[in-house]
Amino acid sequence: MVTIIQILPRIKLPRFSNVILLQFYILNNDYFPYSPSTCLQSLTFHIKRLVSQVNRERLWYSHLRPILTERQPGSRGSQAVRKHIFSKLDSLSAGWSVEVDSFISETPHGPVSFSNVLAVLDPMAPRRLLLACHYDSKFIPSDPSDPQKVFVGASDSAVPCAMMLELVTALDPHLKKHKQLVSRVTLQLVFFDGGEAFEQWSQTDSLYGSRHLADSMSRIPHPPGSEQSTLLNDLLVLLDLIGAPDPMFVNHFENTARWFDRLVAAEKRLHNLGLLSSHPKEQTYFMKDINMGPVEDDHIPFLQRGVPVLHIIATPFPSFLHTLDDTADKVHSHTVENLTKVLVVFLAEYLRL
Ligand code: 1BN
Ligand code: ZN
Repeated sequence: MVTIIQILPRIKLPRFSNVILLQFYILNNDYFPYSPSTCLQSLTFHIKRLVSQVNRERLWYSHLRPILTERQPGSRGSQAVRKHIFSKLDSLSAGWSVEVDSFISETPHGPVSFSNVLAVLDPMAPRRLLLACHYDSKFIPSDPSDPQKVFVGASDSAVPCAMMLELVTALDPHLKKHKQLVSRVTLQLVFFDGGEAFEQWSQTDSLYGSRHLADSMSRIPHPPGSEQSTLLNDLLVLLDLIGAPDPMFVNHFENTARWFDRLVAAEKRLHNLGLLSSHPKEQTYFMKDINMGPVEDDHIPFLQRGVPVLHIIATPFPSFLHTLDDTADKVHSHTVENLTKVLVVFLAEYLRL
């Protein structure tokens, strides 16, 4: 017993497993040397440290600004955004394996070349949490009276792409350690191409990249040699239509309600710790107990293959959806920063960073 007491204080406490330590204490408090308040204090310290790494300026100027351009599939803008994503991921120390999944598909505008961008932290980990958004912009003709004004799809979905880059930048040292620990679950980023319809949204004119990727991932046995499981094995978190002030996010799926509840709890906790800015109420973004059916988006091909989905999309949709007014000046940078912090807590909990 004496030996145990001497060894236990060396356990590194500030990790999310403290939630489990806390539960363990409650059940076994005769034997466990840490008080619940010690666990809570170190958990709070850990959360503060994690979210303090989210940088609003970096998100805006370094990650978002280069994406605010026309980026239709197969265009030069699309290629430039892919280069931007590669260079940001390449600058990180965690060591991302980045791949481009390119293919040609028939569209109402003829055959078009599409390229999904995939980045995985540990390609050999048996389970993958997919964090995704689409990076293409919709084909919307300019107004002849203002031909300089082009559709940049700030909320749809330049901001979600920038948030993903900021998330992995803020968490870089933790993701590096996580990878070195050879954990069972790893993180995969997916930047879908061709989320948008060229003409009228339909089953064949929309979701080009996600249909292609879900099909190929569902055919790859994973871990290699496995007969039952594929690369589609954990949870898909899809971000879309994010950036406008006062957004509302509701849960779309019963089977992932417990993960949605983690978002609700994270928002509440960050608010109570005073870590959110321009966030007057205890909980405002993630709304429990409001039922809404699924919204068509890049998760559909995954959902059809049985993948659990968390669809983080602002509803009602922004009033400027698919108009030339979906621009940076409509984006509320504090809201984007706050949502990125909520997702930092979510990822840290899910991956046990
Ligand atoms: C997908 C791409 N979405 C917007 N751009 C989501 C969506 C689909 C929103 C259908 C409204 C209707
Ligand atoms: Zn769109």
